This record gives sequence, C-alpha cells and structure tokens, in this order.
Amino acid sequence: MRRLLPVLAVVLTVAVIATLPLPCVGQTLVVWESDDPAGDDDGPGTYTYPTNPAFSPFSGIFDLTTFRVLHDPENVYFEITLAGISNTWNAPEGFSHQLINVYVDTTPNVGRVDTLRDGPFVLFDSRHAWDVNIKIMGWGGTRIYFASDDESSPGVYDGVFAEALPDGKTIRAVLPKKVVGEPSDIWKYYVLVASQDGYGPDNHRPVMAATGAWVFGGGSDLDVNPNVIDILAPESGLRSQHNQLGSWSESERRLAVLYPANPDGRLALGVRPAMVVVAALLVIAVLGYLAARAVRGRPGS
Ligand SMILES: [Ca+2]
Ligand SMILES: [Ca+2]
Repeated sequence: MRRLLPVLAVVLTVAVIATLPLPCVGQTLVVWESDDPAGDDDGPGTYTYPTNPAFSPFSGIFDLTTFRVLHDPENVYFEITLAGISNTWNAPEGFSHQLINVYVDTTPNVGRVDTLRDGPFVLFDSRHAWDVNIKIMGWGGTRIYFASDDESSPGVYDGVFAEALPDGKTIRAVLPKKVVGEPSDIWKYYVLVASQDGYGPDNHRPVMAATGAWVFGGGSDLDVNPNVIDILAPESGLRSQHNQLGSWSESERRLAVLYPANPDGRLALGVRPAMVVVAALLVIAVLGYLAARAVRGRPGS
C-alpha cells in the first residue's frame, strides 16, 4: 500500500486540477475561450475588402483570432481579438470598423433560428436556437437583445458597453449579469464579425457581387449571401467557416446556416476533457489493482 501512495497522490492531483475552474485573469474568471484561424477574413472564401483605403486588406480588421468569455460577480465579458482594430473615424469606444454579433444559445429547446432583423442574412442551427444576441459596435450602439424581442425592440443598453483594450486588437463588451444571467458550461456561442455601416441593413456593410469603394465583393447583389466576414469556426471539415458561410444559394434564395463554435460544450476546451479521461483511467487502474490485491490477500485464496 505504501508504494501506491505516490500514485494515488498523482491521481488525486490530476483529478482536482481537471475539475478546477479555468485560470484567473485579474479579477475575472475565464468561462470559455477559443482561437480562430488567422487570415480567413474572406467569409465563404470569396469575399474581398472594400477598395477605399480605410479598409486595407492587410489590416486584418475583420479577422477574428480569439473569442473569450469571462465573468466577475457583476458582469459577463466577451473579448473579441482581431488581427488588428483601427479607429479610422474616432469612435469613442476606440474602434470604428467592427460590428460583432454574438448569438448565445443559453437555454436548450427554446429560442429562434433567424435574426431579429435583416442584416447578417444567415440562419442558425435548429438544434441550437439562440436566446440572447449581443450586438457589439462603436458610437454607443452596443445592445443586448432577446429571442422574444420583436424587430423594433430597442434592446437593453443600461450598463452595456464596448471598449477597445490597450493591446490594440481586442474589443471587450461588458454585459451586466442581471441582464444576461450567469454564464454556464452549456452556453453555445455563434460569433459573427461584420463591418459596421450606418447605412447598411441593421448596420451591416453589404457584401455584393463586385467589390466597391464601400462594399465587399465576392457575394451576390441579392440579399441572400451572409454580410459576415469571419466567424468562429474550424478551418477545415464539415463545419468549416467556408462550408458554413458558403451554404447559401442565390438560385434557391436560401440563406446560409451557421453552427455554434462549441456544439459539445466544454469538450471544445480539448485539453481539460483529456485530463478528466486520464484521471478517470488512473483511478480505475488503481481501484482495479487494489481490488486484485484484496482478493489475493483473502484467506484461502
Ligand atoms: Ca479569423
Ligand atoms: Ca474564422
């Protein structure tokens, strides 16, 4: 038994670490985070930036690289890191270009699969209908909407705001818990990066067939292709960004269908479930060894 003590200590340590909350960042706890491939700010693979110099294709201002959910006792924070952000037109929040919509499936089996208003031109997976939509943009436009809202809803803005962080590439949205609730492991996230346009549908800069000074190219002149430049999604596979954002059809007037970035909840974290499995296997191995010893040690065996 004495020889087993170090093994048991390791097993217990791994098991405890696997169940601990994610590491602290300052005063806040990380609930979930995920990276997005760099250089995929091309929607379904065909989109090109507007030609006005404010939208340098090398700026990466619509290229999502990381999405992070944090919380403290008062607020939930969404941090969206891009390859770069730019404050070309001096928005008070420190970013001018980005329009980020995060749709969260907080409650299974309720919610909606379309957007509140025409603008992004996408639909959502019916198995993960969204319940809360956080619209993040400059000039005081950040809002929280609910699936039960109607098209004319002004959204919740009390205590809701967005700001550029000092790293010069991260936008943080501050969302009161009394509005959005306590973040949970079962929350599923759709993260959509678009270009803010005060004249566009629901503030989305359109993606047309041909690139122009103020519009993206590589889409359609009908309101059927996503006005979304990057989403949080894998680079390859069935649910790749290009497959998701390319699942629209002009001839069939069919919108693209998007899938949440973490359909399997915490499994998306990768390393932690692996640690849980390793810890469980070690516990089983040790228990099996102890049981075998107990049987061998029994009188008459
Ligand atoms: Ca990206
Ligand atoms: Ca992406």
